[in-house]
Amino acid sequence: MKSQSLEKPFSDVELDQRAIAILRENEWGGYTLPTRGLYPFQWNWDSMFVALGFSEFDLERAWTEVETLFQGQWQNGMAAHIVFRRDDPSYFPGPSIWVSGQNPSTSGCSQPPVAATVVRDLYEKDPEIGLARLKEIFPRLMAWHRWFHMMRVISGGAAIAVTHPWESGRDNSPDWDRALSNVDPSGIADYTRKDTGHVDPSMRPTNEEYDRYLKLVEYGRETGWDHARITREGPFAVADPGVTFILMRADRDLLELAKVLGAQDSAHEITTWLYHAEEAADYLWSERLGAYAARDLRTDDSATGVSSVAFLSYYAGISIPRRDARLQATLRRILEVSKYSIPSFDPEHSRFDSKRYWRGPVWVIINYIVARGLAEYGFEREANRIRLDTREIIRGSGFYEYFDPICGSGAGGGHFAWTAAIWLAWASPMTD
Ligand code: 9WN
Repeated sequence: MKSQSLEKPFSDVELDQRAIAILRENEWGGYTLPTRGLYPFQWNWDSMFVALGFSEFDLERAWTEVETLFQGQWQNGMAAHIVFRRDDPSYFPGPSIWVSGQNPSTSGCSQPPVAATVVRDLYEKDPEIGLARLKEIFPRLMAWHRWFHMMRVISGGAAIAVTHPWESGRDNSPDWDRALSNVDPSGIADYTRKDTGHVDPSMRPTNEEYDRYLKLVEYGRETGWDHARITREGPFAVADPGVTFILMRADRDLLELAKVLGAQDSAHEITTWLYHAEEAADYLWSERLGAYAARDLRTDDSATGVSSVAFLSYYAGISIPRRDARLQATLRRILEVSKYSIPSFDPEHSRFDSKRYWRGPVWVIINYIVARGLAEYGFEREANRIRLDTREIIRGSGFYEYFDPICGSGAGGGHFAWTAAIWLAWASPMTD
């Protein structure tokens, strides 16, 4: 699929209608595909943003999206990054490569845990509809958060490790380059990529990266998906500001939900997780970059450039005055050099690539959570800039998977569910 702009400009009302139509067209029973063809299953954080979109016009359906995601929860608490349920020849690697041993079949890692935050939003939209559903889902959220705090934290701070770039949701970010170069891909089984049949290869990860992604799947499978061992001994473990800050925020929202339910033991347990929040932020802070940055847990090396998730500290409830002045300066610099915010990687860094997936393009889901945190801490001007940029790129290019921050053109898959959802829940003038 080629990058393209909308042939004729649509009115905002037409865009609202198209966004609803895209969510409906990607529905597959009780769950929603990110987009047909390229991603033919249920993805974890996609579904949660999609639930937010549905909640604008069908709150019951929004709850169902959350409930179907947790059909893929493991006994050990992990909510999987993909719930397959069936195979589909248009995607690789499918269930026969992951061999999760789960029913329904899933992948073997997780994804950024936005669910508790979304569940709180859904509940607060209508507590009467939400209460019974919240009671059912709450223990599942607890088990998943516990899994992160137990299985993905090792020495080096309470920051959360990702053990596969796919677990971060930011697959080919330069954040992983160094750690990934230490993964030896030799001996992997032959395979054929499917993604590059759907999308221009210059907008996707390279073959060298895919070899390593596959090597990490093979390693995990060989351990029988022993998550503690994978984090402790596996070939790849990087502390991720994205997952760490998203989980921190989700912990705070889960705590509020525990209070709604009068679940005192759970509230106590969540408080012990949050007790380590600043320690995790300390570990991720890079004085050199003036930003929070990914950090390799095997070597202690920090990433060499600034990713958009660095600015999720506000969303996470972390504000440390002596750092914030520098973080704000870094944000202002990046906003100044970007026509459309927020580039997923620093446009002034040599590894920036405006079209290649997580190495530069704008992702509207990240815009939404970063801006939400900034607004909560009173940075209205920056939050507003990010929101209006999101509106402009969707108006100009339509509902693409991601967008070029220099020219605003759409890239990756089209008819994309989370882009439609973010339009409905946040970027459309309807939400003003
Ligand atoms: C692997 C579905 C997913 C998103 C991720 C995004 C991309 C998958 C892929 O698509 O990753 O999980 O095959 O490229 O990076 O954030 O959840 O939209």
